[in-house]
Amino acid sequence: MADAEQPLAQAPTQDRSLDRDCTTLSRHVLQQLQSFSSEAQDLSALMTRVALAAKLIARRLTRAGLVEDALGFTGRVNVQGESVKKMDVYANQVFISVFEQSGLVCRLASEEMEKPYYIPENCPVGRYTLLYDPIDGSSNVDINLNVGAIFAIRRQEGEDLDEMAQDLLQDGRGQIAAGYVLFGPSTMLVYSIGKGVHAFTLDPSLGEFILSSEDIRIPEHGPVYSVNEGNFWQWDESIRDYIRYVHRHEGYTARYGGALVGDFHRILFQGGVFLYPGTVKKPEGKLRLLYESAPLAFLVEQAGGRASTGTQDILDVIPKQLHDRTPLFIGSKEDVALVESFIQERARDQQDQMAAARL
Ligand code: P6P
Repeated sequence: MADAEQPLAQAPTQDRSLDRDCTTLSRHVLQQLQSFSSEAQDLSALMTRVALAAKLIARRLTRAGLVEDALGFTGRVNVQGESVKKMDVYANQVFISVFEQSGLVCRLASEEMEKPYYIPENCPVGRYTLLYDPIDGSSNVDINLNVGAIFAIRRQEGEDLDEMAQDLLQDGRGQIAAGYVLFGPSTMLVYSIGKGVHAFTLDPSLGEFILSSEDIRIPEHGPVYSVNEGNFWQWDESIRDYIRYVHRHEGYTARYGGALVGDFHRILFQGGVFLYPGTVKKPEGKLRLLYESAPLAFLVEQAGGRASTGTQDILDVIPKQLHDRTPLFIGSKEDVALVESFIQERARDQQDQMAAARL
């Protein structure tokens, strides 16, 4: 057949994996916002900076066992009263270095710093605040188990920066973006800007975070309950009642990695509930509101789940101090509601007993 009569070669189906590889974090943010406004550009740039910090920390973690002085403790104690690890200090400094010259933020508030770090006058100052836990679960670092970083972004309200950061003491519904980085077998960045929850996986060969899961929805119910049962006798009786319930009923399985981000990530994808209740000694629990519980609460609500203190939605809690803690019950709607039902039942019983005692 003459060439002219050759059937046209079938146009190759669009190479979807190539399109996916082109869906970088910055492009995805702009797609989500369907806008190129200055705020959209800011958010895209902020997320790109978070991604850069994540890559720098991932690189350090990957080689930590080989790099002198990367592991172990610094010998100092942070504002939380916890021993500071060298990786905590390194990761905290990474976020400062990445954002200091960005022109995007006016300050950084971190678990590792008693007061926020205000961008120096010789650096361009932006109109956002980054709140973050640079390495969450650092007890896992020295044994090469997964750790995470958690972040939230808030818009700077007003012109005057409150040196005491009182203006940061607001409920979680003022967060404009939040997410976490999971440093695991692969490094994943999971984020939301209020338009669903999306996961990106770092492709080391590209040095880019590539979209791997879009519009993640947490199951209404899941089999996993994640809690440190070593604290069993420290908890309120209502929490012990819940644990007895899941012990006695089919269909539940315990998973606890000792690092919030990894434990939460499992529940986001498989369903269930993560619990960090208050104890007799620490009624407010261990986890910090502004840069651990509130960012994850923002995410989980965007994914169709819930986050509660046991009596109040996490996103409605207003902190009194920058480093305030709250009890945390977070995950699938049905599973968080089940935990709350035990708390409510115990509260009713106590009220009835008090009423009976008054008769
Ligand atoms: P525990 C890590 O130190 C952390 O802040 C969270 O990442 C984790 O969920 C929790 O503490 C673990 O605390 O008391 O079970 O060791």
